[in-house]
Amino acid sequence: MNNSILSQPGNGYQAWLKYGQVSPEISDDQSTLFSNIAVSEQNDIIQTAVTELTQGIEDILGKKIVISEYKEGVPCIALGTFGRSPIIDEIFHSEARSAVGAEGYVIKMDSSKSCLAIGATSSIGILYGVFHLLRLISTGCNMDSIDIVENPVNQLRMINQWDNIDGSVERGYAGKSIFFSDNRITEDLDRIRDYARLLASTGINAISINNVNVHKVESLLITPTYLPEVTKLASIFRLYGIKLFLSVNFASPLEIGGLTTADPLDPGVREWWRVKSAEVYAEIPDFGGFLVKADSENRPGPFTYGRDHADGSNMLAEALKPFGGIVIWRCFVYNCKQDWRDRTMDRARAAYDHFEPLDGRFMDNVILQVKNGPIDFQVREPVSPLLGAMENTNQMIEFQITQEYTGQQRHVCYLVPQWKEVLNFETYIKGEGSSVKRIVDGSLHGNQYSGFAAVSNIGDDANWTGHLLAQVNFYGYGRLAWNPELSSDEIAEEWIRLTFGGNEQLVQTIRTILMDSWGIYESYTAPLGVGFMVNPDHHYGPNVEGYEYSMWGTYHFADSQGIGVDRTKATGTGYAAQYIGANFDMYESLDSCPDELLLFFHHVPYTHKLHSGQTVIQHIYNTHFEGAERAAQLVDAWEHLADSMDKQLHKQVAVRLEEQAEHAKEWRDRINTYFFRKSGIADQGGRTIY
Ligand code: GCW
Repeated sequence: MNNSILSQPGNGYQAWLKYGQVSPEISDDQSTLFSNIAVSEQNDIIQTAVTELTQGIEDILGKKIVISEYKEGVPCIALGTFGRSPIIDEIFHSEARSAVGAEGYVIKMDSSKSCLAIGATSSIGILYGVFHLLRLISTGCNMDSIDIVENPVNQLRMINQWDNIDGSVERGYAGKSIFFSDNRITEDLDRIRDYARLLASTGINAISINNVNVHKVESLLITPTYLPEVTKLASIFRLYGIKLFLSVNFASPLEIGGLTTADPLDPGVREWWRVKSAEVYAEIPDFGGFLVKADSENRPGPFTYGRDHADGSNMLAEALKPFGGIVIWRCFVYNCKQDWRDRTMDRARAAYDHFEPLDGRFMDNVILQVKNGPIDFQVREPVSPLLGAMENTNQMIEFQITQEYTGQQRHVCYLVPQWKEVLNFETYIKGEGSSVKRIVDGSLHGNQYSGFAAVSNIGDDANWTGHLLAQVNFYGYGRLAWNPELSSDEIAEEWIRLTFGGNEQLVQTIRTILMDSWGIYESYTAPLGVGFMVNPDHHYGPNVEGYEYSMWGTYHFADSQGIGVDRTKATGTGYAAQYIGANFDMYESLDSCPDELLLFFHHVPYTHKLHSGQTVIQHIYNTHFEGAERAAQLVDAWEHLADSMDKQLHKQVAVRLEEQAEHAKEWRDRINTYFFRKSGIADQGGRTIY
């Protein structure tokens, strides 16, 4: 809330921290209680918590708050960590305290003491508790009998920026970078602080600030050229309990270090990384570590030297180990120069084939970061079979908040339902109960490190995300990383109330729009899990053969008879065999493969009957006509909200929904026409196809 030019009402800058638009029903007693904040500890994070609480309550209640030490008989909100604040220890007995982990907190109304208390083990827990309390007050919750214990389910809750130092953002759809421009680190630290607030308010505790594609200039971020400025950023994130990470270039010793090799087993190279790590930690003692994309899409890596990914990541892990740092090593490794004529090669297999055999060889401060699906953040993909397949290796999941393949923040697509499907997926890795969320939270294999990462969707647009409704994905990601049991509905509703206020009709309408949006987007884009069909490079808009004869390994093999990729063990690429037991059976067999993934696993004639009873071709026509229609209905639904929210906010979304509706027709007509011409089969409904 520091950036005065940006924080105009109506531009969306304050996002879900725009307190004061609902007037919660607060009793006189509560109002007195909310007039005083009692706190007896002092450190930077506690200071942040007190500032947030004070500002928040002042905005909500429109009155001044007094901050002081606790005084008996004076109603207050008391904040404190266990063992350091007598009133907190009095309210929370040892049993309550023992339920709170490192980043958790308790909130309780103690009427006998006229005190609403937030207690935690550490300062960051207090800050999380403050954001929770503000959320409750501003969504109109009753505080009378409040008694909450919260702990994050996942240890690492991370955001990956794909920001380049020239100010561009790879796959960014909301303006330029807030971190960099013209090869410099930003001086607008207010905006960084506002970003840190948003992140911490949803529970995010780690961020890597530069793109995983690390080019020459970005390689210098770990050197004295940029370290002093990086240190300033780290100091801001620290106030909000967020650890800073950097993406590094595997070939740095060669490209910026003056060595003749980047071979991970070369003693000179190992020494180079040790020295660099020590330099970074000398400036940033709580630095998180390195994020690495190696041997992927033309980035350098250990393969150049005949080494494998365990060799590569362990070298960096060894350098970071003395400082408590970690290496986050991405598994997005595949051949991006494949021959489209060769139908035996399958990009979907690549991550598993490369990494699974290395299980047990990674140091304990290496975490493998695995994309949620085997290909690349498509609107529909199966869950990556690599998740959980390495019992003796730390893993975390990678989602993509930025909507590269899901409408690029010009279309609305609420992604939490998709992520929840992934998290709830039963892998059977250790028998029933081996869901992805239990792999990711580290409980299934008892990992030392684990968690969530996701590619950010923000830029320097006033509303952060371009499409105002895309803020829900940013918010929802953090909430889900904190607690994967929250439902998509719950998260959507929370976000709507915080962003737009509590008008019931408004809440219901926006909730329906969000909850329907993924299905709508899927229905007018690539059908039945086949993926892609987008324009090359920028990936926006329909192009059925955009990638069909390319080297990227993303094909649909449509001809006059049928479509789909045979990934079965029996007759195809064998990818299906990377799944275990019932999952293998389900995907391998045409009879049991779920409709929505049919073309991911099987090549079938257009006349193949789905479980839905439709043929594949008729399904394509139906969903595309319906999808475009439903996109048009979103415009009408939104129109009805014109009088129940800020005019500018309303307009922002209205414009994008209109664009979406138009663009959905383009998708519909391109896809339908393509398949009509290929198959020669008419639409049973006799609708217009060109
Ligand atoms: O999907 C691809 C994107 C690239 C991205 C890559 C990755 C950062 O199109 O832009 O590069 O994924 O995840 O590394």
